[in-house]
Amino acid sequence: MSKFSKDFVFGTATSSYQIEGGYDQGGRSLSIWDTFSETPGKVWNDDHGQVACDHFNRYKEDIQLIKELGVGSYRFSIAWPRIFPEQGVYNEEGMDFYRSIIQELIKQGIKPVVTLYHWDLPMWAYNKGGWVNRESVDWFLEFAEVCFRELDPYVESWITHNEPWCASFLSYHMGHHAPGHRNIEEGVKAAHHILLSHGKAVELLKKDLGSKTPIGITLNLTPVYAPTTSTNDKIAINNADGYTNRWFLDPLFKGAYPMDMMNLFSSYIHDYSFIHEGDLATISVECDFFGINYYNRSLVEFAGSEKFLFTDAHSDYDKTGMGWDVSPQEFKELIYRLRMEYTKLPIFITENGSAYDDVLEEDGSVHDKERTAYMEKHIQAVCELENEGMNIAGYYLWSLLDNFEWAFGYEKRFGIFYVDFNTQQRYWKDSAKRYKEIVANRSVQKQAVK
Ligand code: IFM
Repeated sequence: MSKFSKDFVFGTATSSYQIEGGYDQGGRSLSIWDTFSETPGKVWNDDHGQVACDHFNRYKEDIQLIKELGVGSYRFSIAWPRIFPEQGVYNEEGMDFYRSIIQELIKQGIKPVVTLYHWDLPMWAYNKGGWVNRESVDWFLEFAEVCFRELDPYVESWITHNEPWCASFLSYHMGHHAPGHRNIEEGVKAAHHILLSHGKAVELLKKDLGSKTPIGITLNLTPVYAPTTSTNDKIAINNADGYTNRWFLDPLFKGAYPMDMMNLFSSYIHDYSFIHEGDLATISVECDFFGINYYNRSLVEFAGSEKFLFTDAHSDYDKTGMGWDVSPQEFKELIYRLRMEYTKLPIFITENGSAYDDVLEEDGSVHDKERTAYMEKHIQAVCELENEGMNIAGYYLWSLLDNFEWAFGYEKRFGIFYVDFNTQQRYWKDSAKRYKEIVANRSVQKQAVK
């Protein structure tokens, strides 16, 4: 039986657009996800987040579930269009909503971890160029400053951005997420401005406002493997890793973009002058912790016809309902690599979880065996890492509730609580019951991680 240390934090996580609904309540304006979801064919079944889990109106009930789960911490995000529905126009009512959430969490003994940006960019900002426009850094700072001023005394820790890779490359280059653009130069510029806004927000909180509240950023990291050790497959690994991981890790921890990737991108980006002197020093500002969202490894192979010379390879691993490899051992290898190459900061696993097809039984039970097994394997891996002295400070299960899974709409269920989207009734899945046990015992049954 592996045991977690007494300070290890267990939590669960959500994000604003995925659960809140209340899209026209409390003075909120539209975000890029409202507009993207309205465009036919962009989201599965043309689903949208107008109601989602109706958390805007049911947050107390949801916090009660978190309390019953027994976790010590809850990670959620703030919808920027609730706080600034128009450029420069602060909406107190929007802030009141988050004040109420935080008060309720504290009342129930749960520590609030707040993410500033989890992808719901206001439409007014998009209409001015979104993250491709360098001015987005100032707009973000105005938003960050008011959140810091109003909420900092009650917040356990701040996360500036969730998964900049998704908010930039997946959204502006690959086009799968809002705003759905397909332009590599836009993707790289958006990534740069997001990272820059992170660095400036950290400086704002620490230096200008003199706060001691811990602050960091969360990256989604995907360790990359290939089926062979051929030179070509090594190139594939290198480029896939550069595109997904190093483009974000290197500026944050080494103060430089990876040169090989700059060269690779240079067929499409002729001018890197959007990177100003001093930007990388700002981006690599010292944080208090590092957040990682881990779901799966990736398997790639060389493909001479692809822009960046790699493509997905066939993998025979067990898959989640997203088609993602179940790969806890590779998660451990990722952490070893981060410790060797990048950072000594405490690491929080700010998301980990899985989607599977759930069946709600007549008696209200959901026997989600595969999700439970996935969770146990990954928590086991975290526990081993913690016991090996890898300084893993906490684990947040994604997600509290079934919710709006972006381009997959409500088709993919990641929750440990089942949501009936017709009635808004929540049901305990077996995974939630199991997580409650693990949290209470602060241990998970020892089994070989594979
Ligand atoms: O639902 C998302 C979340 O918003 C960001 N990380 C990955 C999750 C599962 O796809």
